Amino acid sequence: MVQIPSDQIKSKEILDWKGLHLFHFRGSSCSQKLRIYLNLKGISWTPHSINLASGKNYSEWFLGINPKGLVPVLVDDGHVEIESNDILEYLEKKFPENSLSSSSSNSDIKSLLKEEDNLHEDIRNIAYRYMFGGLGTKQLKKLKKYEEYKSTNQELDQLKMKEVEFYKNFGSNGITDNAVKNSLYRFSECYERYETLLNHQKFFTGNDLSLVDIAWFIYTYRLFISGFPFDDKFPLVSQWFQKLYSQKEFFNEVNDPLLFKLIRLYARISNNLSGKSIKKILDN
Ligand SMILES: N[C@@H](CCC(=O)N[C@@H](CS)C(=O)NCC(=O)O)C(=O)O
Repeated sequence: MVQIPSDQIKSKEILDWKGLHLFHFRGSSCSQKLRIYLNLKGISWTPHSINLASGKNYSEWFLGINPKGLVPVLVDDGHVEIESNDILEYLEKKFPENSLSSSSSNSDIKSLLKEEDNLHEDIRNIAYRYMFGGLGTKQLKKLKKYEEYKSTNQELDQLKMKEVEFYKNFGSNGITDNAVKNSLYRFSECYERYETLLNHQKFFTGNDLSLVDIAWFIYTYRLFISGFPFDDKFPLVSQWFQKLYSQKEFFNEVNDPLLFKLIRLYARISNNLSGKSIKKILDN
């Protein structure tokens, strides 16, 4: 995916940082994915929290690192990587011990991670509708500043516009029933395939845990807490998920503070009351 060469980084001081640094946010799914990976590998790193809820990712300083305004971002001895799956692959190359990529070829893992990344807007649709209970609208002033920010990388500026479009749309229309339905359909298609594979292997790419499992764990967690009926529809995926969820390296990274649990309880109840639970939408 798109890389940011050092000469395009405007917040230059990070280029002098030594060791492994990660810009992340506690509740961000892509950050959770990386933290789980780092836990499992026992790699030490320096955290830099970017508060997405207060719009710190739209600050001039952070956009000077990632003009897309997204976390996670890895800085390794001044080398900058954006995109959670690229970061996973980068780290896996750098730290090959306790491999999390041995059960499949690198190119298969890459294409499965690409497939997972293509569903990012879909998990966002589910999260904004079933987890955040109407929260998450961006302040128009901040969104405008973000939209107008110009980096020296046109490709990244263009990709950023997709984000801007999502948040503008969300601000005006919320997440529509149709968007939820299409997103659930796309997830179900992938889960059908993984359910079949789990009949004769322990994990998504073979008998060993891999980067693909870590990536899909995050989506599955979000769908699970949003009421996706895994037990009924994909029982083997459900068992796979519970096995990972019971491990502290996974659980600790996704376990939200009580306030967020209450917000999503409210979101689920209000969707249920209006006959729009995920189960209902899937069954119709
Ligand atoms: N494809 C990117 C997606 C990154 C992304 O969308 N990150 C979200 C958090 S999971 C973010 O930073 N959102 C900004 C916001 O909420 O304003 C990746 O895998 O790293």
